[in-house]
Amino acid sequence: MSAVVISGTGLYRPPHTISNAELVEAFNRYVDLENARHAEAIAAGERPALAHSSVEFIEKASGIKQRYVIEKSGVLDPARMYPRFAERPDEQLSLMAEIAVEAAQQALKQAGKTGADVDAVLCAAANMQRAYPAMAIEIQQALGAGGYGFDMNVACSSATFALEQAVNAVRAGTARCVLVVNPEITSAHLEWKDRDCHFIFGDVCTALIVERADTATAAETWEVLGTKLATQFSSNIRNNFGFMNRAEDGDPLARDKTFRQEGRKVFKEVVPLAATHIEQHLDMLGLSPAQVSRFWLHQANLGMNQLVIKKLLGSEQAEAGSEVAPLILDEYANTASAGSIIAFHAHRQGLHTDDLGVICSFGAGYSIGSVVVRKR
Ligand code: CO8
Repeated sequence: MSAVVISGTGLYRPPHTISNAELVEAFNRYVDLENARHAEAIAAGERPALAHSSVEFIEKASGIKQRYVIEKSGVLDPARMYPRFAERPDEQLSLMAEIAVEAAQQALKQAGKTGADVDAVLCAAANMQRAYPAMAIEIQQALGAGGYGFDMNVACSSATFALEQAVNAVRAGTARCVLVVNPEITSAHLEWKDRDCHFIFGDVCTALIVERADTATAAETWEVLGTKLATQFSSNIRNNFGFMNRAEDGDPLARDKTFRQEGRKVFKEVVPLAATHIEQHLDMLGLSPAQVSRFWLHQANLGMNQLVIKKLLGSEQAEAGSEVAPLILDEYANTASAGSIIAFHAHRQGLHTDDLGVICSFGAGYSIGSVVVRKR
């Protein structure tokens, strides 16, 4: 049986950045407007005043310095605080498909393939733009791919879970060349008016090509030695937006219809789960963390990655942000499922044949997915 490899990666990076300073300035203007609007109720003790955000807090608590967004003006408008996207006619390529096609074309080019070589498309992301038809099928058509396509959502772990499906499909012979895309338009489901989370997310799309080693022609390929997925139910990261909202006669703009989380609990509970998961996965393959040259970890929080990498390697040199555990969250913020794939895309140079790496995501669900790779 031929080995299965990742033979190409691609990254769509949106045109606009929002620095922490810009974000905080807009947020604080929103807070001042809201507090002025409710001044009487606040003075009467009927509602609490909203508090300002701060750049220092954001950088210290998360390590995030800026984020990319597809649309900036709506997010920074204190009378709006979410992006402005024009509705597109059914005949036009939808926005999620558009950014996925751009990332996919880069990945295909790197793999030395065209859309016609692809016979399965997995669109894996924390949110889909519509219920149906599947985004993956629209992307499949736009690329001129054959076979089949489907959407899947495991929040922050969508990409690693999709990688396992892709590897299994190639291994089983049900597909020859699988495209995995992760279009994350997080700006549309982040609550930019909530001080606790307004700084966390950014938009992006990543793409990966998975195929048999004996069909791969790319100069650089990464053999997938194994994948391991785990889930454990938790409501600590949750979004109740969905098709039942209308029938429930609730408020479609209520706070629970966008991203919310118990950040502290997530931090405490997910770090040990992730570190143990990676250790167990490596052990199943007869490997130890010390044999791994690079960890492309989920990019949610600098402190989380710091703890995961220390638990795994235990040494003083094992810093998140060093070569062994590259950081991209300072530039991109949390991009949901795309984070560990951006790290793999941007930081795999300098490794040699037979060097080992681990791609690992962790987040809502809870969900954890790890993929152990070896450079060929
Ligand atoms: N500015 C100033 N002060 C603030 C701010 C702010 N913006 N926000 C909070 N504070 C204050 C709080 O009020 C609190 O004050 P006090 O001590 O007086 O009560 C103090 O700062 C500390 O607050 P927290 O305890 O909330 O702060 P933490 O140190 O825990 O940091 C974090 C908050 C950064 C959110 C941190 O908890 C964290 O990163 N946790 C991990 C979360 C995580 O990884 N989540 C993953 C979610 S992503 C995922 O799974 C995908 C979901 C799908 C994508 C959705 C896209 C929209």
